[in-house]
Amino acid sequence: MKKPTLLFLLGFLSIIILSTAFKNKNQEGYKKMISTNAWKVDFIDNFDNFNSANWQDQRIWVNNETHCYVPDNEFGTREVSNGSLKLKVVRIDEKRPCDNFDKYGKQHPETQYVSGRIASKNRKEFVKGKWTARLRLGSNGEPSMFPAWWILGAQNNEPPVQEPDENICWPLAGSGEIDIFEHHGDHHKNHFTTGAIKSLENCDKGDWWSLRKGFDATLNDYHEYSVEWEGSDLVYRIDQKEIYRNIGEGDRYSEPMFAILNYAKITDSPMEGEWVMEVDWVKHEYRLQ
Ligand SMILES: [Ca+2]
Repeated sequence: MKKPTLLFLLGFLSIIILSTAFKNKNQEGYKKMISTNAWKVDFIDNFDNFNSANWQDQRIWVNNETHCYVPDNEFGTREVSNGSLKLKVVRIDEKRPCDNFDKYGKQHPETQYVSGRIASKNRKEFVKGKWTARLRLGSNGEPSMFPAWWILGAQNNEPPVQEPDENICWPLAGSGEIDIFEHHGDHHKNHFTTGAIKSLENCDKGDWWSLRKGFDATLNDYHEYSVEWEGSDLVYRIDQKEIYRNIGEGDRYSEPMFAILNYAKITDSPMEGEWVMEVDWVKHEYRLQ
């Protein structure tokens, strides 16, 4: 009985030693693969559900927009289903009071348009790296449409203010804005703009044009829209293809930034039914050194 037991024990030990060796080898291979891939994803939301660890509803009144942002998917304005987020402008039957305030404390008037806006503020904020979203519109080119995918400096002083350092006015450093995808339906169909807003170094003074450019795309099809800090440049891509670059501007946006997805209705033009921006996923990643 002793000999077989000893043999069995030796065999068993050999298996353990060999499997440990293989495991170490696999781990080394894995590490090597990561470093040669050069990117590490530190945030991805596939919208399998609405994850409040990543996002919060943002109720705010800007740009004289005519809709009211409502929270908690009221009226189906930020539906999450079948693995995607749907942010919507919805026309409801009657005007209703709106609890959105502008940055001076003025309350939004009653309106029959409601919409969804989410921000990763105080949830997922990152310095530089690369932000990407895969999204499409339900329709495009109708007057007043203004859906957007963008990032904002984490010290921005607009609602919700939740931490003491959120005290910097737009668009100063700490409250800078980069628009990755913005479609303005009053002017174009199948067209979007991308680029940074240049700070004119005073509160509320930003240049919307000199660092931005417009591009054609089939907005009703899914595309990946991204911005990457590449050295000191900001590089904008659609479906991984570079379309635009803010040369030397990247270091002006050295603060942590959070993501915003929203569907605004920006003018008084009437609309019927609903407008939808569907977002498959949002990701932040950074290049390994
Ligand atoms: Ca904060």
